[in-house]
Amino acid sequence: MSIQKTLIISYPNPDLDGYACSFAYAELLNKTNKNAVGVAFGTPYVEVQYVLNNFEINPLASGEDILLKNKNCSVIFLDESSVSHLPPNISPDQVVEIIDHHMANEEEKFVNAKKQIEAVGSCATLVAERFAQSGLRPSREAVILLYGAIVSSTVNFKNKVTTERDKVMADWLLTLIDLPDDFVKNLFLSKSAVGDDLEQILYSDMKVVELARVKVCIFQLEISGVEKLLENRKDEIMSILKKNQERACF
Ligand SMILES: [Mn+2]
Repeated sequence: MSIQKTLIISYPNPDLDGYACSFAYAELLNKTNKNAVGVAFGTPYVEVQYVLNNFEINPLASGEDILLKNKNCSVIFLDESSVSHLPPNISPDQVVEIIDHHMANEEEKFVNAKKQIEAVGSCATLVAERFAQSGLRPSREAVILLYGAIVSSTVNFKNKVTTERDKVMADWLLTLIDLPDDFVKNLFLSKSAVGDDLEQILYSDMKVVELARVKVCIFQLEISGVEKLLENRKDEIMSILKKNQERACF
């Protein structure tokens, strides 16, 4: 075992793709005797909670807690390669490796990192490929998370970012375990179950971009039945956006 611990991270409040990659890549590195620990910052997205709870998977350690004891450690950054998406208190110089599928990125700012950035539908596809190439078998937990991430990121292979590589890896993962027939349906339902936590869900996937010196906040909600939500809760959504606008002092 190498002495130095490497943190395997994605962005704060990760979705299933970022979370699955952190979980599975840490596992792969551990299986090859590297001292890596997968962590999650903030509050993982609702679909992550669904998969963890339903398949009795132990959650990743809290990134904030582990970072306190491992300041300035090496970091592997997954499913992102922009500096603004790094968790607080981690500098781009600490990042030694990046695996990502976002072609709009700031990879040049990570000067110490070796990088694999390829346009596939899900970063989990790239991590699954690493497992497949290694000849090592991922755990049941890693398989469920990686498969769920590919399905979720590609909207069950329907959205235009989907590639053949995503399908090949999803099929390979399915050969390793038996999943319930309603896995995909329930995964998407879990994303659509918006209750009292509407504001929290909106903020968990908020991005700020600057367009012609104007800051624009983009909230994203991936659900089925969006018309119904807008019909029932439009006022609530507008008041959340208004509150955000006031807070940001535009
Ligand atoms: Mn992703």
